[in-house]
Formats: sequence, C-alpha cells, structure tokens
Amino acid sequence: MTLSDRIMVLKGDITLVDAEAIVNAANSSLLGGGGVDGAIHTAAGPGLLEECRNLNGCAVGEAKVTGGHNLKARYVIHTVGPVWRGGARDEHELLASCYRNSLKLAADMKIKSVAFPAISTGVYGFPADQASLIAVKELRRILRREKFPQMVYLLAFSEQQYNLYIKTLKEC
Ligand code: AR6
Repeated sequence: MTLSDRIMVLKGDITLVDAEAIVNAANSSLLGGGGVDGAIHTAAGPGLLEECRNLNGCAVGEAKVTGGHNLKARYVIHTVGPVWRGGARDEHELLASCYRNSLKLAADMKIKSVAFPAISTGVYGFPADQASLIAVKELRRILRREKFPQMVYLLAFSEQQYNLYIKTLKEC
C-alpha cells in the first residue's frame, strides 16, 4: 500500500475494496462482460444488470453511475475505455476522459472514495505503462481542483501492475 497525496495503490480484487464507489471497465452496451466487468456483475448480483438496462449504454470515454447492489460499495461508476488500435486513434485522449468523467461524477456526488481498475489494459489491449501514466496524470490534475473524492484507490490485479503504479507515482 503506497500513499501519494490522495492516490493510493492497492493490490487485489476491486469488488472487495472498501470504497464508496468502484469504477467498472465496461463495454458500451453496459450489459456485462468478462474481466473486471464480469467480476463486478457477479459480486453485485442481477439487480445491477437490471439497472444497467435502463441506461441505454455508454459511449467510449464517458461514464454513468448505478447503485452497488450486493457490493460493499454504494455506487458503481461504469466507464468504457478505448480498444487499443496502435495509438493513433485517439486512444490516449479517450482513456484520459474515462478517468476525467468518472472522477467528475464522483466529485459532483461528493463521493468520498473511489477505486479504479486499470481501464483498457486487459482485453482492450492498452499498453499498461502508457495507461498507468495517463491514469496518474489525469487523476492528479483533477484532484488538485476538486475536494471530492478525498481518496482514490488504484487497484492492481497483478504484482506487475502494482509495481508499475508505484513506479509511475514516483516518477511523475
Ligand atoms: N479487480 C481488479 N482488477 C481486475 C479484476 C478485478 N476483479 N479483474 C480483472 N482486473 P479488463 P478492459 C484487471 O479486461 O481491458 C470486459 O469484457 C485486469 O487485470 O477487465 O477495459 C468488458 O465488458 C486489467 O488490468 O477490461 C469489456 O468488453 C484491468 O482489470 C472489456 O472487457 C482491465 O481489464 C473491457 O476491457
């Protein structure tokens, strides 16, 4: 566990984190999938899918909020990361906007703590080092001017991802 201003790196399963909101790396249907999305829907129970059906999907880079249902977290912020297509298709800006829009929702709702998975770095293939830099830079930039959330957790699902976040936080 490492602290840097209001950003903390944690290792493990995001569904078990003690945060007021957790962020889901969803797809644009918002109707579930594999990876962290699958884990969140499984832990939240069928009520989450029911609520998601009413949201009419979500564009890449945008974010929408639901309740947490059976999760410990009170809210789930669903965001849709870009699929990596080589880096010249606006992927960097779209990933930054996932962090920006998710955090903006949390700030507007005065949510105290939010946990983020490494959006787009699994099935969507975004290079983890570049994604980590975008996450840290964007979160820091926004936290500088927002009082909420007071705490942001970066959830690393692997040792490698954990070390990468620590390195990024130290270097930028
Ligand atoms: N807790 C924390 N992180 C996790 C967990 C977990 N329980 N499970 C996986 N990760 P991915 P994407 C990490 O593939 O790349 C879904 O099918 C994982 O190791 O979940 O944004 C959606 O429906 C990786 O570091 O999301 C979309 O179709 C990170 O979470 C698509 O995958 C993101 O991996 C989205 O792809």
